[in-house]
Amino acid sequence: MTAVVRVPMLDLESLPPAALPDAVLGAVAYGVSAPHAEGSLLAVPLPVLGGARAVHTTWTSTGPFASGQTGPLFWRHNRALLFGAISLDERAYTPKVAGRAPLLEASRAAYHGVFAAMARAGFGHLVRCWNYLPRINAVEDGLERYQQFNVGRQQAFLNAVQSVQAGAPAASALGYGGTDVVVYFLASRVAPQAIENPRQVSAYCYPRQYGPASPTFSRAARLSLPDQETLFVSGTASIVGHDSIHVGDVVAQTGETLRNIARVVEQANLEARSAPFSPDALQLKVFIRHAGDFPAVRDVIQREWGEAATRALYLQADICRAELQVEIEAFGRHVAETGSSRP
Ligand code: 3EB
Repeated sequence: MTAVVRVPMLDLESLPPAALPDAVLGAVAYGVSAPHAEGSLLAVPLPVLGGARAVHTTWTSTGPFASGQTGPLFWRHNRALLFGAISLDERAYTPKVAGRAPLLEASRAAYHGVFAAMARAGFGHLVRCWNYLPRINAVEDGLERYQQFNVGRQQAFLNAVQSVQAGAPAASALGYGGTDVVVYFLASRVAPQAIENPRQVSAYCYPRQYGPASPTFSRAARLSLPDQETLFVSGTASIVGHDSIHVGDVVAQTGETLRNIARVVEQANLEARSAPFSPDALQLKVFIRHAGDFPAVRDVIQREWGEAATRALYLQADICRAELQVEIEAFGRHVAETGSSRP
């Protein structure tokens, strides 16, 4: 991708995929009423906080592109990058095995589709995944639904002979009130560099108390392409070690989350051979459980994160542990020609 731009979005829902500009690898609209994937346009129905009715993130890159549909998954790629999106109604997934929940089956099916599309187009490496799950914190069949997702996701990774530990992609996992499992992703032909956070136990090593299968993601992924270098920081929360901390205090959770992001960016810079990523130049996406917490969370980010705060995008979503009230992800990019650290 050569840029990520965020523009006010008024009628993207009615924009036919064929009308997407030539340089668009994929686009994701937030704030729309229902999920749908069509062409390389994906709609994610999380409410936008702070004014705009809807916004979209557009991943642009250099053509020529090939696009298509493999089963229910829409994909588009150029030489270096593959964007894909899939939205599956979990109600269509009746368990094949007693005790297997529909969400587990739908999550596995979604990732099966992701890996099938990657294999077909010749992209071996997942770089970054975004996951939106219906009613993520509800307990069904004796297991929290986020934990059901983790089982299905991990099974799909193992079936596709993809690493479920070191080298797993960066990711975010949020909840909302719909019925579709929504996944979108970026994959590459060259392997990204996975980065862990020294302040946090690797998610793929979380102990059994967080569920029968550990989450399959790395804290960050750095991808070097010929013309640019990108840093994807996973959804990050107020977790130190493996414990949720500052439970009940959204302001303190936000501060701790920012410290976690600062530390993983520092780690990415330590491990890199190229120019460091400046926290000020990152794009932040902030997920807040309770819309009423938006002003308090924004105040912390504006106070502690300088210039990047002016570009932050705020969405309302459920977080994957019931006691967590905020999750923040980040994206950074260097363009090789100029050495610029500005997205
Ligand atoms: C955490 O650190 C918070 O399951 O893909 C953050 C990012 C979280 C990604 C995922 C979960 C995921 O455990 C939750």
